[in-house]
Amino acid sequence: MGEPLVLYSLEGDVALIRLNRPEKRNAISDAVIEALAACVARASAEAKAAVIHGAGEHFSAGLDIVEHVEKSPIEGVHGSRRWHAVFDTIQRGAIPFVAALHGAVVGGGLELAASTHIRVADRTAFFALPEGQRGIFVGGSGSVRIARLMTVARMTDLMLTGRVFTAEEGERYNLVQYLVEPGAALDKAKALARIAAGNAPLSNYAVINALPRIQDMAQDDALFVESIIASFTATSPEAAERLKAFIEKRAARLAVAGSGE
Ligand code: 1HE
Repeated sequence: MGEPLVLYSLEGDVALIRLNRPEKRNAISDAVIEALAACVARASAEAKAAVIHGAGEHFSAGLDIVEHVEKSPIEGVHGSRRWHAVFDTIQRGAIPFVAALHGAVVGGGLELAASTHIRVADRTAFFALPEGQRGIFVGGSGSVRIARLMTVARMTDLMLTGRVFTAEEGERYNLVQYLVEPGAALDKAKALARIAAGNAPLSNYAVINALPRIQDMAQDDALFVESIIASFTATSPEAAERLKAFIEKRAARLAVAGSGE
């Protein structure tokens, strides 16, 4: 047996999940998806936040093309649905996920990154959707998640023209929330994950699960759901303690973060 395809470790409350197939540029095979699913499940059970990153020079080259060409149409559907299920456990699961991006963040690699809650890219990162050139289509939730981040117009452009976004363009077009110097993405992602891990778990759960659903609702329904969630979180024992700490001036002050680096 060789090295695990995905490595897992726990640093305090933060789980580190590392795509570990650098010789294939962390291309995502069926086995990688299952290894990732196991790590996400473990992190969700024992950590308060998690970081996903990639070994080697690239975050991920996306779908394992070599494996994909062997699949029948229905096997392709089942494969795509499995990606959806696993990425849903990231985006609408139990804990916040932060992606640390560098090098290629391409195709299914970008779909994976788009399922996390905060994306940090270093300046070596680049983003592309070469599905059009390969004669295929996004199948790992990109038509929903990536389109929502960068807009349908920009995603259409990338898919039709093979355009590659630099890290700076990725930030400008909303693919990433933080841009850092080469090699600094993992440390920044860990720092952000530690901060998120310090929030009340119920608030994090509401952010992860209520916020995206509210975006899909009509305004009247959305505002109603917001009121229910707001009251549910505010009346929890942890909220009572945290609100009391603020009133008694025991809570940490707000810190202005500046450029985000
Ligand atoms: C792969 C893959 C892969 C590399 N599947 N084996 N994704 C793509 O169309 C991107 C394809 N990959 C690339 O464009 C480049 O590999 C990179 C820009 C990411 C990196 O370039 P480089 O020069 O560092 O590496 P390389 O020499 O191209 O590749 C090194 C090895 O990784 C080589 O294998 P080797 O046995 O010849 O050493 C490559 O074949 C292998 N490799 N990428 C399989 N993707 C759910 S739907 C999602 C749809 C998509 O994701 S479409 C986008 C697919």
